[in-house]
Amino acid sequence: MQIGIVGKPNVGKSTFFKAATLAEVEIANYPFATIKPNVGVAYLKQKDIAREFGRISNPRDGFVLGESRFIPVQMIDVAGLVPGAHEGKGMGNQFLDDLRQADVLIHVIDVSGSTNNKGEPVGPGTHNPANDIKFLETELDMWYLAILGKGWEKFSRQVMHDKGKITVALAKQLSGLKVNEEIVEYAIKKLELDIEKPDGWTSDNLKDLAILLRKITKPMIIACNKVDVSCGKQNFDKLKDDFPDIILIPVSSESELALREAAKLSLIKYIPGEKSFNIKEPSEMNDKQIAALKFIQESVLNQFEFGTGVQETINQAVFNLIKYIAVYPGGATLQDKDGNVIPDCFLMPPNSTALDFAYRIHTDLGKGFIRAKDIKKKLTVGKEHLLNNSDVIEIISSK
Ligand SMILES: Nc1nc2c(ncn2[C@@H]2O[C@H](COP(=O)(O)OP(=O)(O)O)[C@@H](O)[C@H]2O)c(=O)[nH]1
Ligand SMILES: [Mg+2]
Repeated sequence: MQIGIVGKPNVGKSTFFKAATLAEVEIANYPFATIKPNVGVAYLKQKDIAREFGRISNPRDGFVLGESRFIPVQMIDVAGLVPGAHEGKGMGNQFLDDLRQADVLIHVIDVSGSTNNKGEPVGPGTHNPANDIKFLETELDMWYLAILGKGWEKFSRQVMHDKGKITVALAKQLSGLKVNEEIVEYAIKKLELDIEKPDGWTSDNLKDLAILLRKITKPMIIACNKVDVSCGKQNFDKLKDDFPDIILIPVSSESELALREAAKLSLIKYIPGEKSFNIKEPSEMNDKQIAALKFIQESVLNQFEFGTGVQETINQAVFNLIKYIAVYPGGATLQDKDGNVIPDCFLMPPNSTALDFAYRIHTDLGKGFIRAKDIKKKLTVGKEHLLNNSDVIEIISSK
């Protein structure tokens, strides 16, 4: 699971990324090898499932804070995109390439309107943030179209000639973008294109196909950042009216970063996503720090439904937009042989079954699958049983 952070320059992508990947606890081992500096580990927040059994879990990856369990996900901070990136403007395609493997995108915008098209600072309210939502979608669509259109004529004739399947060929061409045959077939059907005669598709057909494939494989949630700046709240309310079909979250990344840094220094007690914090060491803080925290409490946490919005954005991207579920392996005792309570957690795509889960834990468990148990409901279930978010499942296997 990889989350990509996208947007034009100066909107606060890196601040969002820094806040999201800063954990209060020391993390001993990361579940992902971080190859590049712009790749980090962020966390989904979920009620600690062990609490339902009167226990506290001991995650192998991630951690528990208060009543919540934080589940690791990979996050990538992509450098700023400017209009025309798909034609190579700015750093162009290089940045787009960074996004290939992302399962879901968080598009950070400056909702206060104080960053223009090119990413230069302007007075709050000067720039209309609605334009940013459209421009980024267009950039990604055009990038997909360019890959799709590369040598299209020759390619479609070839497929016709060899009686090959266009779905196979297209899925192969776009495989780096997480497009597969099933998705291509679905998109072709939905657009009512003639699957047998791709050489008859018009350039508009191709464009529609690129847009649909992009929408399916790079779904986007909007982090309306800098809500703490003047005009932020009004602009956010207006965007919500103008884009009823898009998930928009009011965000102040800078506030989240300040809170996590203070928590890391043990100055305050703050659990990401909460609407308040406690000052632990007032004597160790200067007036400026106290004033900054007071501002965050009054102008951000008290004003917005989701506090600073950073945690909510990550959670909604994964649990709401692409509807992944967190599933925990566990038997009757809930412990592994070393006494760790529900140590593991797997993020599974929607419609995953008990058998999918068995295979995900280990191929042998899948091959030898006999039955599974829903530990919370105390129910025995079969291969086809559909899993839900925060299920605890035991797999009984012959291997
Ligand atoms: N007021 C305010 N400023 C922010 C917020 N997030 C980022 N900034 C500021 O916006 C500027 C650009 O941030 P940065 O993260 O480098 O943007 P990037 O170019 O998109 O990665 C910096 O001066 C940040 O301090 C926020 O939530 N509120
Ligand atoms: Mg940056």
